[in-house]
Amino acid sequence: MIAVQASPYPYFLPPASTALVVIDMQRDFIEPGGFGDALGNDVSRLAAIIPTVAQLLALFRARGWPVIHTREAHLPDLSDCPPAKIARGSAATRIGQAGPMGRLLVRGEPGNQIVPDLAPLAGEMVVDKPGKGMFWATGLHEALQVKGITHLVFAGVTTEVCVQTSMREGNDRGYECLLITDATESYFAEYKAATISMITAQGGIVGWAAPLAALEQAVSS
Ligand code: TIU
Repeated sequence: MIAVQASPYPYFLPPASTALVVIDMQRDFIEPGGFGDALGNDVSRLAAIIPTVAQLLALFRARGWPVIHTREAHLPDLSDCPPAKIARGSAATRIGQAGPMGRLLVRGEPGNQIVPDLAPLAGEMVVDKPGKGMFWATGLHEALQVKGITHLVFAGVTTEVCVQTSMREGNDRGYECLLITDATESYFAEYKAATISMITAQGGIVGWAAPLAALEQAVSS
């Protein structure tokens, strides 16, 4: 077990059964012209964490620990997207509409790909998810059970939407979840801070939180 100094108390990481989950580091959320931009957000906030996420990926890859990438992605016919989800936002900026990087949040479109600096390597799992959470309609829980994964380390965007939803889904399925605080970001600074607070409150009701430096220090000592 590796003891990581975390909030609200140390997180014990078993190297053989821990996976890194990088949530939705896609052009659609991080670059101008994507879905996040279409919703009226300042996407530059999210681009700023790319180097930290790359450093976290390097830590896992160097040790041969499993890495999972997710993408929020719908089938081209949107048959996996509930009408209630499509209907959010103005008509021109809805899921499936054409933007400068292709159709918003649609599988296979340029904007739906993970940013080049964080591109998945061969052998790393890439999960296309139709929801905000990574367990809904993906089969991921079964895949993780086959691999014997019990602990999940989280990074990615956005903290209070897809990261928090995935972490809560994981917590309910029995995974011990650690959020790397400088490897996640929100379009709203106050929502990121509130999410970290609510995850770690009440004795870690959803899980743990720690900066990347704490994880690096723990694995190197
Ligand atoms: N809008 C927003 O903050 N997030 C999303 O729509 N998806 C993810 O968080 N990936």
